[in-house]
Amino acid sequence: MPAAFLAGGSIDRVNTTSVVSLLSAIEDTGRDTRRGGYSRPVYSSAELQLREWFTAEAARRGLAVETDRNGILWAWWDLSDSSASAGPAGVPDRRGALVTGSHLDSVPGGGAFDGPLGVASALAAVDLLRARERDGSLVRNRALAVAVFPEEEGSRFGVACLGSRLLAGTIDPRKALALRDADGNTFADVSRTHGLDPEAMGRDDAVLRTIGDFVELHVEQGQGLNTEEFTDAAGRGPALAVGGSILGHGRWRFSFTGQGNHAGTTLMTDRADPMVAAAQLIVAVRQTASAQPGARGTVGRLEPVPGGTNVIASRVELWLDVRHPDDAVTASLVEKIHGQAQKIAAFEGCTVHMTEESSSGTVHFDPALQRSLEQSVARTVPGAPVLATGAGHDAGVLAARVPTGMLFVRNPSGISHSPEEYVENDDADAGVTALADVLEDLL
Ligand code: HGY
Ligand code: MN
Ligand code: MN
Ligand code: MN
Repeated sequence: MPAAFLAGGSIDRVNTTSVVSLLSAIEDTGRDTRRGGYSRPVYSSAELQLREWFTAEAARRGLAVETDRNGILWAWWDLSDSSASAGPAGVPDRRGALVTGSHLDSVPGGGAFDGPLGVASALAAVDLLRARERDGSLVRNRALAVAVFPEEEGSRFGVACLGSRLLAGTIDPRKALALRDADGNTFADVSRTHGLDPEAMGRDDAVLRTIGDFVELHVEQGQGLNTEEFTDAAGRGPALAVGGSILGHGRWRFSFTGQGNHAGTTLMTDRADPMVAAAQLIVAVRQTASAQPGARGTVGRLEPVPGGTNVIASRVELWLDVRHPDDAVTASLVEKIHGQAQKIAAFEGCTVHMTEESSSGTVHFDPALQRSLEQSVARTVPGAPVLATGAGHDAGVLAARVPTGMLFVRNPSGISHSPEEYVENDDADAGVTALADVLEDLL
């Protein structure tokens, strides 16, 4: 097992801390004044500050904080500090532990809750559980860990859920380590800078064996809880929902190559302009995805090279995100869009090359765990619905290896990956109480 760099200290009697106060301690970290919201790319100073915040909060709770070979943070509440027996002398028995947590990295200009709400709620839930253990109402039969997964958004290195994919072995480590950020740094080099050994990164069965169940609490990122189906007379949706499935999704990169040239000296008839080709493809993506019920097609990132106002671009990089409940439909949509890109490029006198960056199939959560979550959550929010989410999560990746489940906390705006994402305090507190109940029932 990895070296613990912060063994569990004395448990100073942390009172139950509200998740709102935990989040307020980090509300200034990684603010993006140009874009609005937060920009906390993995291993940026902002995300590293959040890791330090998490490590300090975990240590205050006497959790043994470790970093595994893939850069995942684990804060362990071992059995050894409870009445139940531990493993062989000195080595805490962590097999089949109960794990909760989420991520601390963000998209560019993202909201305050996507990721941190799950991590902070897990810490606050540990406070409640420790109080229940102290008053004797909780007896634990297995260890519990709070995990923080790196590069969930894929904002820096392009592949979402990179940490959990490496752990689960659902990405080739060589492909992962060769990924580059916008400055050309490889994931291998950046990981090495942060004390990891790239040669050791990849599927980790020793760590996977410690995960008996994984439950992730997350802010709801769409209108799922704001629809008429769930809202009351006042138009207010339920505070919480239980995850039912995660939409299959993937990312593809298109590279349009034309002829870079001068904006003033090049006649309109003499141009092979990749920006014009990219613009047509963006419209084609919207039309193609809109024509397919249930599909989502997005181009959110475009990089003209060299990117001068008075320069016809020589190349344009365009990133496509396509999602649909049926993986075969996702594949056929991408094939259609690729064909459109080739026609557009030829018409514009350009060439185009498409590569797949990442793809994940639609995930249905573990049915038994989902039923358990529904019963536990009902104590806080009777009738909390089961929700299919269009957003990807580490819980969706880990579902390939261990039983996983999710809780969603109402977001009145229904907007995410934006500063407009938010959660009301009462709902955030309800999320912590429900998470504590979920964990208690599973411990
Ligand atoms: O892209 C997603 O759905 C997630 O936020 N990583
Ligand atoms: Mn997230
Ligand atoms: Mn996100
Ligand atoms: Mn000039």
